[in-house]
Amino acid sequence: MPHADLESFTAHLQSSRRILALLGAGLSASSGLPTFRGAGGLWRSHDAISLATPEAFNADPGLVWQFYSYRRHMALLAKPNRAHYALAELAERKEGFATLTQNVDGLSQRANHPPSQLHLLHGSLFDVKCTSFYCNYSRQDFSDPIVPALDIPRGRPEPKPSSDGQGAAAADSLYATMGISLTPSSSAPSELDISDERNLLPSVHIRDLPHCPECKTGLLRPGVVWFGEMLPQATIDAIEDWIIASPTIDLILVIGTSSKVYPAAAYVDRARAKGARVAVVNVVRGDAPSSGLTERDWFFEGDAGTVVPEILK
Ligand code: BV8
Repeated sequence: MPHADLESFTAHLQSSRRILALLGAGLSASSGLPTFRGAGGLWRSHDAISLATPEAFNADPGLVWQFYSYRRHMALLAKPNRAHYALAELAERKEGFATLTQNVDGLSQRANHPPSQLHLLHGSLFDVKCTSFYCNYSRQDFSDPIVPALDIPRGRPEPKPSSDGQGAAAADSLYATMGISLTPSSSAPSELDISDERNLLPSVHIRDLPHCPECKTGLLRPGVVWFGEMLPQATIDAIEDWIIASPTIDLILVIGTSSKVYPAAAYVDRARAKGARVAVVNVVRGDAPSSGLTERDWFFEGDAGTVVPEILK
């Protein structure tokens, strides 16, 4: 069974030369961003996973862009928490430390994590790229909204306009009653469980969505890796090079992830195969790497925003 003995962990961390971290949505939870699979995985009446696919985008690009415009807005409002900074500081003091993040929210980057030691497995909400087959256009884009038609009120779940027609006010009160705030709370995030949202906003017409300034015809899409899509080859290669260059791997930190998404989750076993001990930080004891934990490993239960700075100091 893993343990939570901080003294042995600290001693091992200090003596470790090759360290990986696998980060998930739980790392950003205390920055106010809902996780992917908890109740926070719901957006309006859609399961987030069902929207993060090429099929969903092809079927209704307006709806998918509303989903991503909302997440861009939330991520821009959010601030890196102490765990993001603690990981960036660890990278500064240990050049043999590499971070593999599944998160697309940009918070590790905003915590000044050294870019050469940060690998974005699933891309970024703030990259956009052209969907035209022959066009390679892409750019970083932090505009909010990215086009007027995606202004955040449209991306929010609007309740049926109240009898006095105060739809926006009703939306705000709806948000207030649901404890959803667009300005991230410092505490654990309000669940985005808005599954009782029945009347979806009309989708946004394709002509009003962001289009490619280069080829002039292609629709732009979020620069994230959707389910069923390959991870960026350059990212995979860089991580392979890091693993191959590691005679042994001493430690892998597994922070705020359900370890359900592959190939990201497989990096835990890759590290273990090179001798790594595993340290999990999660609020749910059951969410550990599928290969399980042994007495060589650690499980620190609690909010990553609180626990990570403690164990890395
Ligand atoms: C691939 C970007 C193959 C988008 C994401 C059928 C066809 C193809 C592939 C598959 C298939 N069936 C299965 C697969 C594999 C699939 C997969 O793994 N599916 C899962 C659902 C089983 N993988 C893929 O599709 C990948 N591609 O396999 O390609 C291929 C081969 C050849 C040719 C073509 C293709 C691509 C996967 C990438 C998907 N994109 N994100 C977007 O964000 O919109 S994944 C998405 O899930 C997010 O990135 C998220 O980070 C990630 C993982 O989830 P978590 O981060 O773990 O978040 P989650 O909510 O699950 O858990 C949160 C955890 O935090 C929990 O444990 C919770 O307890 C904890 N927590 C909560 N609060 C806190 C906390 N911990 C600490 N403190 C807190 N406060």
